[in-house]
Amino acid sequence: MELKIGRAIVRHGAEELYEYSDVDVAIVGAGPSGLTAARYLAEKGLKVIVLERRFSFGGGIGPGGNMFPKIIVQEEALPILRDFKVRYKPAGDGLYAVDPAELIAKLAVGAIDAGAKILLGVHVDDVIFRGNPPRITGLLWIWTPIQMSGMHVDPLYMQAKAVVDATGHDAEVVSVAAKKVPELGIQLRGEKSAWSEVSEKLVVEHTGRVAPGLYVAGMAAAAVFGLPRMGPIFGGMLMSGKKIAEIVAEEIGKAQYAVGAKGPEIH
Ligand code: 48F
Repeated sequence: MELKIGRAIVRHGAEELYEYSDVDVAIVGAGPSGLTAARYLAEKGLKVIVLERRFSFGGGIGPGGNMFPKIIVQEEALPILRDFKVRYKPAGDGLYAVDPAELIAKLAVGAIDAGAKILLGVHVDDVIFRGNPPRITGLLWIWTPIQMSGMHVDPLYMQAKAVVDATGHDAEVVSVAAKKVPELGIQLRGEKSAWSEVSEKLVVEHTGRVAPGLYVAGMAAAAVFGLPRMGPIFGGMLMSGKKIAEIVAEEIGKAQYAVGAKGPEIH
């Protein structure tokens, strides 16, 4: 029996890693913006993977507001909550209270049921680039426990037509690209102190492409563009995830149209 269990895990696990070494969209971070983006992108028929460093999803949703078990979503984002069948209670002034555990579970179910793959325990530590001017064509990943051990182990590659940084406050993927591919000309401005109302709008506005092949969503957009933080209100994260899905799908669609149904060759 043990032999069969071990072999089944190795065979099916390896098959899946092989299959997902080449994707349309690699989303880094399974927080609210990453999971929302994954669902809407997968619904459009794209091959989508979410790479998450922890062995659980949800990012910053779980702790609610300073561990009080509620987060807030504003009226504009209610259509997204309805898409995911997440329940909400009016809290006055156009704000709604949502249970964090329900939001985490249903965002993940929405993404998975739409066809996105979520890979847990994976740390993304670098990008792949090609050409001059450069384009981001993929990323490098390593199992989180190896990364945490501090031992030098070479990571593996994943090729992607689009890489989305949904890593939250540190914008880890854009940071590494800015530092190690200076020709991209990316300057990280760093997140500012809290101004919830303004920040919720600006994060959605600044969600988009930061360099060819590299996109930013959620709080990572605040870190890149120097926007204020907002605290435990999450509508902007959901709207940012939906917006990046629309932008990426359109840009990948255009590229495919330009080179034929097979899609662009990335060398
Ligand atoms: O931080 P996170 O929830 O990002 P988000 O979608 O949402 C931000 C809010 O939760 C909250 C807020 C707004 O109300 O202020 O903070 O922008 O989720 C980011 C996820 O990315 C993972 C991390 O573990 C978390 O689950 N992550 C971060 N860096 C990496 C990563 C990395 N290098 N590789 C893989 N996963």
